[in-house]
Amino acid sequence: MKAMYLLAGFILMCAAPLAFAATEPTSVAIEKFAFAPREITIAPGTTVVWSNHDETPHTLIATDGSFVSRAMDTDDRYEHTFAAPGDYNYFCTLHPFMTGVVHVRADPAVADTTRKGG
Ligand SMILES: [Cu+2]
Repeated sequence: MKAMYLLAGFILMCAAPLAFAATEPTSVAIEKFAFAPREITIAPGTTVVWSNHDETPHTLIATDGSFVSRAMDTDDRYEHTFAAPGDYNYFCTLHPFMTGVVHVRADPAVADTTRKGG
């Protein structure tokens, strides 16, 4: 039963970008005790999906408290939609050295050129 649920989710994941290209989620992998990529820039209204690929549970919490995940076991996912522009720093409460940041910019192309080297 769980396998069927996972399969349905996988099919939805594959179909979603085709149907909703404008709001395609951005993915961040959690692997080897790190967020990959650690830093992303997105447009307002974009959903970011984190997937835990480690054998260890991880969480993520925004330093400003704007989003908090439950503990994610292996292959668990957490998603959050960022409505307002800003810089959202977050970390794993179980491993505080695991940090990441989501830059929400009205014009991601501009943000990409300004964060080079950072
Ligand atoms: Cu962790």
